[in-house]
Amino acid sequence: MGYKVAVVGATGNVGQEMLGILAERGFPADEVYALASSRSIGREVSFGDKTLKCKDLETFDFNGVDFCLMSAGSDISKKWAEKIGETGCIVIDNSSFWRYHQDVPLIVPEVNPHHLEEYMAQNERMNIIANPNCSTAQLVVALKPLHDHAKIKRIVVSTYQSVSGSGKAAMDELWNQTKGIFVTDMPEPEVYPKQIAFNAIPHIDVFMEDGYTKEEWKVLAETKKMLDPKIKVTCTAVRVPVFISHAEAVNIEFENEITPDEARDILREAPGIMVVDKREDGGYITQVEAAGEDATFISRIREDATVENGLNMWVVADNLRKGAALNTVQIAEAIVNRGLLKK
Ligand code: 11C
Repeated sequence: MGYKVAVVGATGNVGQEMLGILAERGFPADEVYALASSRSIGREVSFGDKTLKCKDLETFDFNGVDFCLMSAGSDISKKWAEKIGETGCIVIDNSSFWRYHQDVPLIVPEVNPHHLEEYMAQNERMNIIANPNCSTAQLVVALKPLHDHAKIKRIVVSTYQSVSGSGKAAMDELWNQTKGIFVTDMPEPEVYPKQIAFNAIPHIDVFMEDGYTKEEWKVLAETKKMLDPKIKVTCTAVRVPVFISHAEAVNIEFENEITPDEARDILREAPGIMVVDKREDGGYITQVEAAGEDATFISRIREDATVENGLNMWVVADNLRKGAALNTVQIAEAIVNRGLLKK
């Protein structure tokens, strides 16, 4: 017997990717429900070669549903996740609301499946599992095998994040401003505080008291929660005029010796990673090439000779897939494949 799966936020960028990925990977579901807010009731969304009509989250009965994949923003997750979890349904939440809660595990299956196993073994649990922020997900996939080998002391991350991380309206803003510069009048920025077309904005999410942005803080807090609280992390997060995929320049300082060749070999064997690292024109991956792909791509692996045991690398992944929808589905798959859900 297959599983019953509900997708909350089914009309959004990530919700639509979730439905696509469930169908593509043949997730063992008997029933899939597309749920959305009342204004989208009846709207059709694609699920493989079928279409599903959106149902109202407010009136949906979760009893008997095994998994709820949620991507409808923090307010919806705050209001609904606990209530849905109480019915016995496992909520895998893509918002930031539950991520830092001490009783909610934050999971990337390639990185900390042991946290998932420990959580599912508990008798008393909220039935909420959090999915990390997109920029952290791809980062920890890349760091985990290197940390296991040579123990990471400190990382410096600079992100180059696509506009799809801010949703559909931001994708429209980039498109309209790009057209506006050449063809029509330049529209005023609405989603972003400054022009995004042909520009880069060093500001993602709200500012915090220490001058960092919340996006930069998330990279730090989530890396520590999933990988190792002892790793020192600092980050500058930048929005760039790219539609899909986030890129990151990552500087790593290790406790132990590791050469670029060793790092390349380790990463080649690691789950979820594709190394594309030829030291020649075009011998690396760019954001446009990673869009629509499942892998986290790693290029430009080289020594940082300014510190002892230092490496630099370039990490790129589709933020809507590994950064959100794919990782959410992979968590559900890990629960199913490891037999962690008693039906
Ligand atoms: C962005 N990383 O690119 C954000 C989007 O905490 O899940 C995802 C925000 C989050 O704007």
